[in-house]
Amino acid sequence: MKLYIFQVAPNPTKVRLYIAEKNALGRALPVDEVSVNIPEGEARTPEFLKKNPHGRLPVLELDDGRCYAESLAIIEYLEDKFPEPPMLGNTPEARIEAREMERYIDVGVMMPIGQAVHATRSPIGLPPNPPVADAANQRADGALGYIDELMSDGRPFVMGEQPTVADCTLAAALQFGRYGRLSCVSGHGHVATWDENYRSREAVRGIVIV
Ligand SMILES: N[C@@H](CCC(=O)N[C@@H](CS)C(=O)NCC(=O)O)C(=O)O
Repeated sequence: MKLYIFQVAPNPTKVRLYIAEKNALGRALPVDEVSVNIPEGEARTPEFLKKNPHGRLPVLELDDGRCYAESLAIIEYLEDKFPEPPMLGNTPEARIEAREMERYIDVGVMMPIGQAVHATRSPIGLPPNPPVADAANQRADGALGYIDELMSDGRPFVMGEQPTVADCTLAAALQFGRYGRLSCVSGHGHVATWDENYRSREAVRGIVIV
């Protein structure tokens, strides 16, 4: 399988972190990365649009050529294919909790951070829009406040003792915020500590690079 990615872009990063975590747990997935330069338009070429008509990343291409382009669907497909060791928890309840938290982080943190970065320092050249950036920063700040409260018990990962897909999405979002020079974790000391610890781990080295 091939995974089409671009460094620091948050949705591909989330999938790359999932694969790296799975690898660190002892399950190397048979996925080769292919870099596609978004700012240079490589995701919008006629050839790439055949893989994803939306011109976005990530894309997972199966060995038979079928392509899939939603980051969480890709992760869940890989988890279905390679369920051991689990990255979504060992019980149905643990899995719903990890999925619920991943959705909360994706919608409440990653999406507004993406909007704020594109409204201040867009890597694809979108015009600055300070009111949109302010509103998006406030939304992300509110969600991070909730996560900060959860992490105040000192848990090493978002869901507790083991990394899950929720960590992958949070780390990908915060990296994109740093790329955009946003101060996402300021005022959220527990999230800031988690962030430092998470990205200093050997497992994710080379993926969280900003
Ligand atoms: N819903 C998709 C979103 C994919 C997406 O927006 N990818 C961004 C990179 S993080 C992209 O390719 N942007 C390029 C563009 O919009 O031109 C997912 O979760 O994977």
